Amino acid sequence: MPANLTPEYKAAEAAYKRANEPKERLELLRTMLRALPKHKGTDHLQADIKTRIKELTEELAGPRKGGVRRGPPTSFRREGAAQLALVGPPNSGKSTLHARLTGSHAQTGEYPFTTQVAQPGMMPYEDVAFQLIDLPPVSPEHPIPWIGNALQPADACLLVVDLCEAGCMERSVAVRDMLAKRKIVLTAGWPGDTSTPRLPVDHEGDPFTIHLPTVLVVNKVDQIGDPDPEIAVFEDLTEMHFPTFAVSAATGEGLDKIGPWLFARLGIVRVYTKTPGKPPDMGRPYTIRQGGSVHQVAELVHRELAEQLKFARLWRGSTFDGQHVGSDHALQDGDVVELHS
Ligand SMILES: Nc1nc2c(ncn2[C@@H]2O[C@H](COP(=O)(O)OP(=O)(O)OP(=O)(O)O)[C@@H](O)[C@H]2O)c(=O)[nH]1
Ligand SMILES: [Mg+2]
Repeated sequence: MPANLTPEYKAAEAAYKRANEPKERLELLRTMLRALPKHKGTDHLQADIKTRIKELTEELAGPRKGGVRRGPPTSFRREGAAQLALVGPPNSGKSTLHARLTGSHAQTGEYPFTTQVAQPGMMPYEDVAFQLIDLPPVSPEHPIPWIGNALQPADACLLVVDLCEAGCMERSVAVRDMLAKRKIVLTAGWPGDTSTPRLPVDHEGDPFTIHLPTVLVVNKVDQIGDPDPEIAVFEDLTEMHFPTFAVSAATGEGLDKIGPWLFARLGIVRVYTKTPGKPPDMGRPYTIRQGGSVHQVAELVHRELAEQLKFARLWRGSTFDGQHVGSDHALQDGDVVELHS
């Protein structure tokens, strides 16, 4: 039966997909439930929305009655140019990578299940930074009930594997399948990658399924002679074909390629702002995504500024030298704008 979703519902659903804050997501879920036409065709959707509302309400309520201790935070507000989650089977080196890339003191160990909580950190790249989230391993032996929630704000994930580990393939497939059950679908397509078609936005589809761009990080290559044949076998047997990096978190080998690759594939655009009569602030760019507009930058500066934005002046290499552009104007990496309200 067609769901016949109303424009109000669709608007709330679109906003929910963009929302980052748990509180805002909860509000939007309630709006979705209110606006959802109630009939047989929407039974599943109703149930899904109610489940999400229950989960989020519990999370936001903090410590439970009866003295059951609630753990540390499981999801983090997106910071920097993008949020990237480290996922993978136990002991693959996620925390070692996190420590190396962000300078964190993430606990590492020779034994599996060292990491129990989510931990954020910032990985610098040129004049921006990516937020990297270390996570406990995803494994059937110890399923993490909050893994779906932890991945909600993520823009992409690094699937970290150790090809020398016995059972690496089964464990990696298990990671993919466990996440898929939580409606997190690991995908090979990245926003800034023109060779893989982008997934169509399906408004009548399931709003809770997240397609997470994924890169396979083959770690511990210091222990493998030539990783290429091993990677080919892994891809063949697991039928997972993600863009791949061979690295060693221990020696640092291959790690320098990750930053520029992420920057390009996430389609990150740095925009520098200036105030009239002053030189641009080249220290701290705002970041938007490819195709993003002047309006989006204004929103990052201040919501009110975005609402009252009249025009911007744009500087871009030899093509723009302070000309007026409208708020819909698409910006490019390195643009300088002066916002006028
Ligand atoms: N040789 C080698 N060992 C590594 C490398 N990266 C991590 N290790 C070792 O692998 C073991 C596991 O590392 P962790 O970083 O704790 O792995 P993890 O994936 O966070 O483990 P869990 O939190 O249990 O899922 C530790 O003994 C690390 O020292 C690497 O690149 N090369
Ligand atoms: Mg760990």
